[in-house]
Amino acid sequence: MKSMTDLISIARSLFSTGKGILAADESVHSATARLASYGIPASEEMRRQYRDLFLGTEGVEKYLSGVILFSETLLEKGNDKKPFPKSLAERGILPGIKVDLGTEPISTSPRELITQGLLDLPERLAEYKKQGAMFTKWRAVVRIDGDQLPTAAAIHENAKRLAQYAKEVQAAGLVPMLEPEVLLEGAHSRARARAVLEETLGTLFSVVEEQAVDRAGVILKTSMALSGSESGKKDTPEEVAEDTVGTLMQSVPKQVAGIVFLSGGQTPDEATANLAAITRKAKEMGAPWPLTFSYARALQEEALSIWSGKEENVPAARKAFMERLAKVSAALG
Ligand code: 5MM
Repeated sequence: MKSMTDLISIARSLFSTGKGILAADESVHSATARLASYGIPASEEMRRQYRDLFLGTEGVEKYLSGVILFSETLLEKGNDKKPFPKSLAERGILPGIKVDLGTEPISTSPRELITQGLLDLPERLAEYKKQGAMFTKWRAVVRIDGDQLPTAAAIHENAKRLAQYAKEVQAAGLVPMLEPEVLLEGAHSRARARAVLEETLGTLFSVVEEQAVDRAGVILKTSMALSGSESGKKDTPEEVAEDTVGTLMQSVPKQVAGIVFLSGGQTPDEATANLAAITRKAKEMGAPWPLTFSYARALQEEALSIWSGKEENVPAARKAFMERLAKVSAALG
């Protein structure tokens, strides 16, 4: 059984210089939709090839400290005939696992979502651990709509579940990554996004403390403070950095092992430029935690559009993936 000191050092190792995390944990539903958006018909084998496109790329260990997998992938083999978690571990990349079971509408506020998956979590954690997972992730979703959403009740219930998840994961000897995603979708201003991020993170860490989760062993996965995708406003990287780092400094305890960012629908170039500005700002402000990326779409998009599900396009798609990884790694300063 791993001690808390072991868990803290595993969490910290995800922040090795110049490295970050690939989120490859799309559920069957999301992976099907993602592939369809590139004209790729989905099947179990096509999803396996989709994972292999990224996880089988030679040299990714230069930029990746970890990969978040979906439960289906944890049990599959790559084209090299090795189980994906084993082939990652052999290259020094920590395998992680998404453990939430997705979201459902809240009965009293049906436009808001609550994350499911606590009921059988201890049993599933024991299995994922046997299958090679070293860290875990749970995603909650926070929707902004003017001053109406999110409701304080939805933020609080999602925070309670995130904290309970973290407690169970630490008890199982794994590292929890807590992802309360504040959605980019909406017509809101950056100031409104910042206020919601502050409320979400403030509530989360007060519940984390109440439930006696060891903060030094948790990783926060957060959105950046951005104007909504339907606001008509494009923020400069400096504006994003000012509001994002300002919020984190105010709301995240200094003990937290580290903070990773999701890309949330930004283009690969936006997610890269914003990360670079955030890294600079965090240094300038003396932020106490290490920071890195944990992107899905911003790392995958260019490679997927080249690949298009065709074997002959794999080398060019992998080249694009490596080029994007190099740019995102460089953004870490
Ligand atoms: C927000 O989504 C996470 C980060 O991805 P982006 O960088 O594209 O924003 C991602 O890890 C997400 O949690 C997984 O893709 C799982 O999503 P689903 O919808 O399948 O639960």
